[in-house]
Amino acid sequence: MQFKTEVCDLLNIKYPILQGGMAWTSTAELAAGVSNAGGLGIIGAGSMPPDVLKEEIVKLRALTDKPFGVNLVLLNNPFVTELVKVIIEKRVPVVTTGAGNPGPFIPELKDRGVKVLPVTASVALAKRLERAGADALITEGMEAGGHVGELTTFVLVPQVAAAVKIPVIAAGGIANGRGMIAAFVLGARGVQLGTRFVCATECTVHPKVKEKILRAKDRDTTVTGYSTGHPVRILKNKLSRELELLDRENKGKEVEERGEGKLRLAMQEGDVDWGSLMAGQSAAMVDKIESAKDIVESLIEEASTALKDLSAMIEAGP
Ligand code: TUI
Repeated sequence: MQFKTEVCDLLNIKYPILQGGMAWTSTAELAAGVSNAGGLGIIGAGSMPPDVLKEEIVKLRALTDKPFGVNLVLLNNPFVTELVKVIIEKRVPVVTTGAGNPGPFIPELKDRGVKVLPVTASVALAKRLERAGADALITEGMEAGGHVGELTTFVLVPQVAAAVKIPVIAAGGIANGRGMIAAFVLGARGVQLGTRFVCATECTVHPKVKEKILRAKDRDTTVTGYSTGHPVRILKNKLSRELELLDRENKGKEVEERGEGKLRLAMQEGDVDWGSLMAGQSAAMVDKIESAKDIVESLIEEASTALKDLSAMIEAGP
Protein backbone atom coordinates (compact mmCIF):
# COMPACT_ATOMS: atom_id res chain seq x y z
CA MET A 1 0.00 0.00 0.00
CA GLN A 2 1.26 3.48 -0.86
CA PHE A 3 -0.87 5.93 1.16
CA LYS A 4 -0.33 8.53 -1.54
CA THR A 5 -2.24 11.69 -0.63
CA GLU A 6 -2.34 15.30 -1.80
CA VAL A 7 0.40 16.00 0.77
CA CYS A 8 2.74 13.74 -1.27
CA ASP A 9 2.01 15.76 -4.42
CA LEU A 10 2.34 19.10 -2.62
CA LEU A 11 5.73 18.26 -1.12
CA ASN A 12 6.97 15.95 -3.87
CA ILE A 13 7.51 13.03 -1.46
CA LYS A 14 6.67 9.31 -1.60
CA TYR A 15 4.90 8.89 1.77
CA PRO A 16 2.78 11.48 3.65
CA ILE A 17 5.09 11.28 6.65
CA LEU A 18 6.89 14.35 8.04
CA GLN A 19 9.57 14.34 10.70
CA GLY A 20 8.93 17.07 13.26
CA GLY A 21 11.49 19.87 13.07
CA MET A 22 12.98 19.81 16.57
CA ALA A 23 15.39 22.44 17.90
CA TRP A 24 18.78 21.06 19.06
CA THR A 25 17.52 17.64 17.92
CA SER A 26 16.72 17.24 14.23
CA THR A 27 19.95 18.09 12.44
CA ALA A 28 20.94 17.48 8.82
CA GLU A 29 21.76 13.79 9.45
CA LEU A 30 18.28 12.87 10.68
CA ALA A 31 16.47 15.06 8.16
CA ALA A 32 18.44 13.53 5.27
CA GLY A 33 17.68 10.02 6.56
CA VAL A 34 13.94 10.70 6.63
CA SER A 35 13.95 12.37 3.20
CA ASN A 36 15.95 9.49 1.71
CA ALA A 37 13.34 7.11 3.15
CA GLY A 38 10.57 8.86 1.21
CA GLY A 39 9.22 11.12 3.95
CA LEU A 40 9.99 14.79 4.57
CA GLY A 41 13.00 15.38 6.80
CA ILE A 42 13.05 18.73 8.57
CA ILE A 43 15.99 20.60 10.09
CA GLY A 44 14.98 22.11 13.44
CA ALA A 45 16.42 25.61 13.15
CA GLY A 46 15.02 26.66 16.55
CA SER A 47 16.77 29.93 17.15
CA MET A 48 20.12 28.91 15.66
CA PRO A 49 22.23 31.69 14.15
CA PRO A 50 21.81 32.06 10.35
CA ASP A 51 25.34 30.82 9.55
CA VAL A 52 24.73 27.60 11.44
CA LEU A 53 21.54 27.01 9.45
CA LYS A 54 23.48 27.58 6.21
CA GLU A 55 25.98 24.90 7.26
CA GLU A 56 23.21 22.45 8.13
CA ILE A 57 21.59 22.96 4.72
CA VAL A 58 24.92 22.34 2.96
CA LYS A 59 25.46 19.21 5.08
CA LEU A 60 21.96 17.93 4.30
CA ARG A 61 22.35 18.49 0.57
CA ALA A 62 25.53 16.40 0.63
CA LEU A 63 23.47 13.54 2.09
CA THR A 64 20.30 13.69 -0.03
CA ASP A 65 18.90 15.13 -3.24
CA LYS A 66 15.32 14.69 -1.97
CA PRO A 67 13.01 17.49 -0.78
CA PHE A 68 13.41 18.61 2.85
CA GLY A 69 12.20 21.34 5.17
CA VAL A 70 13.36 23.78 7.82
CA ASN A 71 11.36 24.47 10.98
CA LEU A 72 11.35 27.99 12.38
CA VAL A 73 10.40 28.69 15.99
CA LEU A 74 8.71 32.09 16.08
CA LEU A 75 8.54 32.64 19.84
CA ASN A 76 11.41 34.74 21.27
CA ASN A 77 13.56 34.13 18.19
CA PRO A 78 16.05 36.96 17.64
CA PHE A 79 17.16 35.56 14.26
CA VAL A 80 13.83 34.86 12.62
CA THR A 81 14.07 37.50 9.86
CA GLU A 82 17.62 36.45 8.96
CA LEU A 83 16.68 32.77 9.03
CA VAL A 84 13.87 33.47 6.55
CA LYS A 85 16.47 35.12 4.29
CA VAL A 86 18.71 32.02 4.48
CA ILE A 87 15.74 29.80 3.61
CA ILE A 88 15.01 31.88 0.52
CA GLU A 89 18.65 32.24 -0.51
CA LYS A 90 19.33 28.51 -0.15
CA ARG A 91 16.12 27.59 -1.98
CA VAL A 92 14.77 25.43 0.83
CA PRO A 93 11.65 23.73 -0.59
CA VAL A 94 9.48 23.66 2.57
CA VAL A 95 9.18 25.68 5.78
CA THR A 96 7.25 24.64 8.86
CA THR A 97 6.74 27.09 11.70
CA GLY A 98 5.96 26.67 15.39
CA ALA A 99 5.03 28.60 18.50
CA GLY A 100 3.51 31.62 16.83
CA ASN A 101 1.75 33.14 13.84
CA PRO A 102 3.92 33.14 10.68
CA GLY A 103 1.41 35.34 8.80
CA PRO A 104 3.85 38.23 8.15
CA PHE A 105 6.40 35.91 6.51
CA ILE A 106 4.02 33.97 4.26
CA PRO A 107 3.83 36.34 1.23
CA GLU A 108 7.62 36.62 0.84
CA LEU A 109 8.22 32.89 1.25
CA LYS A 110 5.46 31.98 -1.19
CA ASP A 111 6.67 34.55 -3.73
CA ARG A 112 10.02 32.80 -3.72
CA GLY A 113 8.48 29.36 -4.22
CA VAL A 114 8.84 28.07 -0.65
CA LYS A 115 5.94 25.89 0.57
CA VAL A 116 4.70 27.14 3.96
CA LEU A 117 3.25 24.71 6.51
CA PRO A 118 2.51 26.43 9.82
CA VAL A 119 1.76 24.50 12.98
CA THR A 120 -1.56 25.49 14.48
CA ALA A 121 -3.16 24.43 17.74
CA SER A 122 -6.55 26.12 17.19
CA VAL A 123 -9.32 26.39 14.60
CA ALA A 124 -9.27 30.21 14.58
CA LEU A 125 -5.56 30.42 13.67
CA ALA A 126 -6.03 27.64 11.09
CA LYS A 127 -8.65 29.71 9.25
CA ARG A 128 -6.48 32.84 9.41
CA LEU A 129 -3.46 30.97 8.04
CA GLU A 130 -5.45 29.48 5.18
CA ARG A 131 -6.53 33.01 4.21
CA ALA A 132 -2.92 34.20 4.53
CA GLY A 133 -1.84 31.62 1.92
CA ALA A 134 -0.51 28.62 3.86
CA ASP A 135 -0.08 25.56 1.62
CA ALA A 136 -1.10 23.05 4.29
CA LEU A 137 -1.49 23.07 8.08
CA ILE A 138 0.14 20.93 10.71
CA THR A 139 -2.41 20.55 13.50
CA GLU A 140 -0.61 19.61 16.66
CA GLY A 141 -2.35 18.27 19.74
CA MET A 142 -1.06 18.69 23.28
CA GLU A 143 0.17 15.09 23.37
CA ALA A 144 3.20 16.47 21.50
CA GLY A 145 6.55 17.26 23.04
CA GLY A 146 7.88 20.79 23.41
CA HIS A 147 5.68 23.87 23.20
CA VAL A 148 2.01 22.82 23.30
CA GLY A 149 -1.48 24.26 22.91
CA GLU A 150 -4.57 23.20 24.86
CA LEU A 151 -6.39 20.73 22.61
CA THR A 152 -5.74 17.07 21.97
CA THR A 153 -5.05 15.71 18.49
CA PHE A 154 -8.31 13.73 18.62
CA VAL A 155 -10.48 16.87 18.84
CA LEU A 156 -8.25 19.33 16.98
CA VAL A 157 -7.70 17.44 13.70
CA PRO A 158 -11.37 16.86 12.75
CA GLN A 159 -12.32 20.44 13.59
CA VAL A 160 -9.50 22.00 11.57
CA ALA A 161 -10.08 19.55 8.69
CA ALA A 162 -13.74 20.63 8.58
CA ALA A 163 -12.86 24.33 8.75
CA VAL A 164 -10.27 24.58 5.94
CA LYS A 165 -9.82 23.36 2.36
CA ILE A 166 -6.03 23.01 2.39
CA PRO A 167 -4.57 19.66 3.53
CA VAL A 168 -4.18 18.95 7.22
CA ILE A 169 -1.22 17.06 8.66
CA ALA A 170 -1.81 15.60 12.13
CA ALA A 171 0.84 15.77 14.85
CA GLY A 172 0.96 14.96 18.55
CA GLY A 173 0.63 11.46 19.97
CA ILE A 174 1.34 9.58 16.74
CA ALA A 175 4.08 6.96 16.98
CA ASN A 176 2.94 4.06 14.80
CA GLY A 177 0.84 2.97 11.83
CA ARG A 178 -2.34 2.66 13.87
CA GLY A 179 -2.03 6.29 14.95
CA MET A 180 -1.45 7.19 11.32
CA ILE A 181 -4.69 5.50 10.20
CA ALA A 182 -6.60 7.12 13.07
CA ALA A 183 -5.34 10.54 11.95
CA PHE A 184 -6.44 9.86 8.36
CA VAL A 185 -9.89 8.81 9.56
CA LEU A 186 -10.15 12.10 11.47
CA GLY A 187 -9.52 14.01 8.24
CA ALA A 188 -5.73 14.38 8.09
CA ARG A 189 -3.89 13.72 4.82
CA GLY A 190 -0.47 13.42 6.37
CA VAL A 191 1.20 12.82 9.73
CA GLN A 192 4.14 14.37 11.53
CA LEU A 193 6.13 12.44 14.13
CA GLY A 194 8.78 13.89 16.40
CA THR A 195 9.49 11.64 19.36
CA ARG A 196 9.76 8.39 17.37
CA PHE A 197 12.32 9.98 15.07
CA VAL A 198 14.42 11.13 18.06
CA CYS A 199 15.12 7.42 18.48
CA ALA A 200 16.33 7.05 14.88
CA THR A 201 19.92 5.90 14.49
CA GLU A 202 20.67 9.06 12.48
CA CYS A 203 19.44 11.42 15.21
CA THR A 204 22.48 13.10 16.75
CA VAL A 205 21.06 13.71 20.26
CA HIS A 206 22.98 12.27 23.20
CA PRO A 207 22.40 8.49 23.58
CA LYS A 208 21.09 9.06 27.13
CA VAL A 209 18.13 10.98 25.67
CA LYS A 210 17.18 8.06 23.42
CA GLU A 211 17.49 5.72 26.39
CA LYS A 212 15.12 7.92 28.46
CA ILE A 213 12.52 7.82 25.68
CA LEU A 214 12.81 4.04 25.30
CA ARG A 215 12.25 3.62 29.04
CA ALA A 216 9.36 6.10 29.26
CA LYS A 217 5.96 4.83 30.39
CA ASP A 218 2.49 6.30 29.84
CA ARG A 219 2.63 8.98 32.57
CA ASP A 220 6.29 9.92 32.28
CA THR A 221 5.83 13.31 30.59
CA THR A 222 4.43 16.47 32.14
CA VAL A 223 3.59 19.98 30.99
CA THR A 224 5.69 22.67 32.64
CA GLY A 225 5.59 26.44 32.32
CA TYR A 226 1.86 27.16 32.39
CA SER A 227 2.74 30.25 34.44
CA THR A 228 4.87 31.61 31.57
CA GLY A 229 2.00 31.45 29.08
CA HIS A 230 4.10 29.10 26.93
CA PRO A 231 3.66 25.58 28.30
CA VAL A 232 6.18 22.92 27.33
CA ARG A 233 5.83 19.12 27.53
CA ILE A 234 8.96 17.35 28.77
CA LEU A 235 9.91 14.01 30.30
CA LYS A 236 9.68 14.11 34.09
CA ASN A 237 13.03 14.64 35.82
CA LYS A 238 14.67 16.87 38.44
CA LEU A 239 14.19 19.96 36.27
CA SER A 240 10.48 19.26 35.69
CA ARG A 241 9.90 18.86 39.42
CA GLU A 242 11.64 22.15 40.15
CA LEU A 243 9.65 23.95 37.42
CA GLU A 244 6.41 22.43 38.74
CA LEU A 245 7.02 23.99 42.16
CA LEU A 246 7.72 27.42 40.62
CA ASP A 247 4.65 27.05 38.37
CA ARG A 248 2.47 26.32 41.39
CA GLU A 249 3.57 29.65 42.89
CA ASN A 250 2.91 31.33 39.55
CA LYS A 251 6.55 32.40 39.19
CA GLY A 252 6.58 32.56 35.39
CA LYS A 253 9.68 34.71 35.13
CA GLU A 254 11.70 32.30 37.27
CA VAL A 255 10.46 29.32 35.23
CA GLU A 256 11.74 31.05 32.06
CA GLU A 257 15.10 31.78 33.70
CA ARG A 258 15.51 28.21 35.00
CA GLY A 259 14.55 26.81 31.56
CA GLU A 260 17.09 28.88 29.62
CA GLY A 261 19.63 26.74 27.74
CA LYS A 262 18.21 23.54 29.16
CA LEU A 263 17.10 22.03 25.83
CA ARG A 264 20.68 22.07 24.56
CA LEU A 265 21.88 20.74 27.93
CA ALA A 266 19.60 17.70 27.55
CA MET A 267 19.83 16.98 23.85
CA GLN A 268 23.51 17.70 23.21
CA GLU A 269 25.22 17.20 26.58
CA GLY A 270 22.99 14.36 27.76
CA ASP A 271 22.13 15.86 31.14
CA VAL A 272 18.90 13.89 31.61
CA ASP A 273 18.42 15.11 35.19
CA TRP A 274 18.65 18.89 34.75
CA GLY A 275 18.11 19.24 30.99
CA SER A 276 14.78 19.95 29.28
CA LEU A 277 13.87 16.58 27.74
CA MET A 278 11.21 17.69 25.29
CA ALA A 279 9.29 14.59 24.20
CA GLY A 280 5.67 13.73 23.54
CA GLN A 281 3.32 11.34 25.33
CA SER A 282 4.03 8.88 22.53
CA ALA A 283 7.47 8.29 24.12
CA ALA A 284 5.81 5.36 25.89
CA MET A 285 5.10 3.76 22.51
CA VAL A 286 8.65 4.04 21.19
CA ASP A 287 10.55 0.86 22.00
CA LYS A 288 13.56 0.63 19.75
CA ILE A 289 16.34 2.51 18.04
CA GLU A 290 16.26 1.93 14.29
CA SER A 291 17.13 3.74 11.09
CA ALA A 292 14.88 6.46 9.70
CA LYS A 293 14.23 4.14 6.73
CA ASP A 294 13.09 1.31 9.01
CA ILE A 295 10.82 3.74 10.92
CA VAL A 296 9.17 5.05 7.74
CA GLU A 297 8.76 1.56 6.26
CA SER A 298 7.37 0.08 9.46
CA LEU A 299 4.86 2.97 9.73
CA ILE A 300 3.55 2.14 6.25
CA GLU A 301 3.46 -1.59 6.96
CA GLU A 302 1.72 -1.12 10.33
CA ALA A 303 -0.79 1.26 8.75
CA SER A 304 -1.62 -1.28 6.00
CA THR A 305 -2.09 -4.04 8.56
CA ALA A 306 -4.25 -1.80 10.76
CA LEU A 307 -6.48 -0.95 7.83
CA LYS A 308 -6.84 -4.60 6.77
CA ASP A 309 -7.64 -5.69 10.35
CA LEU A 310 -10.23 -2.92 10.57
CA SER A 311 -11.91 -3.93 7.29
CA ALA A 312 -11.92 -7.59 8.32
CA MET A 313 -13.51 -6.68 11.63
CA ILE A 314 -16.20 -4.56 9.97
CA GLU A 315 -17.00 -7.26 7.40
CA ALA A 316 -17.04 -10.11 9.92
CA GLY A 317 -19.46 -8.24 12.18
CA PRO A 318 -20.21 -9.18 15.79
O1 TUI B 1 6.73 24.78 18.12
C1 TUI B 1 6.38 23.76 18.63
N1 TUI B 1 7.07 23.14 19.61
C2 TUI B 1 8.25 23.61 20.11
S1 TUI B 1 9.09 24.98 19.65
C3 TUI B 1 10.29 24.68 20.76
S2 TUI B 1 11.64 25.72 20.94
C4 TUI B 1 11.58 26.16 22.51
N2 TUI B 1 10.44 26.38 23.12
C5 TUI B 1 10.41 26.74 24.39
C6 TUI B 1 11.55 26.86 25.10
C7 TUI B 1 12.72 26.60 24.50
C8 TUI B 1 12.76 26.26 23.20
C9 TUI B 1 10.00 23.56 21.43
N3 TUI B 1 8.87 22.97 21.05
N4 TUI B 1 5.22 23.14 18.26
C10 TUI B 1 4.35 23.71 17.33
C11 TUI B 1 3.27 24.44 18.02
N5 TUI B 1 2.95 25.66 17.71
N6 TUI B 1 2.51 24.00 19.02
C12 TUI B 1 1.65 25.00 19.32
C13 TUI B 1 1.93 26.04 18.48
C14 TUI B 1 1.32 27.32 18.37
C15 TUI B 1 0.85 28.01 19.46
C16 TUI B 1 0.31 29.29 19.30
C17 TUI B 1 1.25 27.91 17.11
C18 TUI B 1 0.72 29.16 16.96
C19 TUI B 1 0.25 29.83 18.05
O2 TUI B 1 -0.28 31.05 17.77
C20 TUI B 1 -0.39 32.03 18.73
C21 TUI B 1 -0.81 33.29 18.02
O3 TUI B 1 0.05 34.15 17.88
O4 TUI B 1 -1.95 33.30 17.53
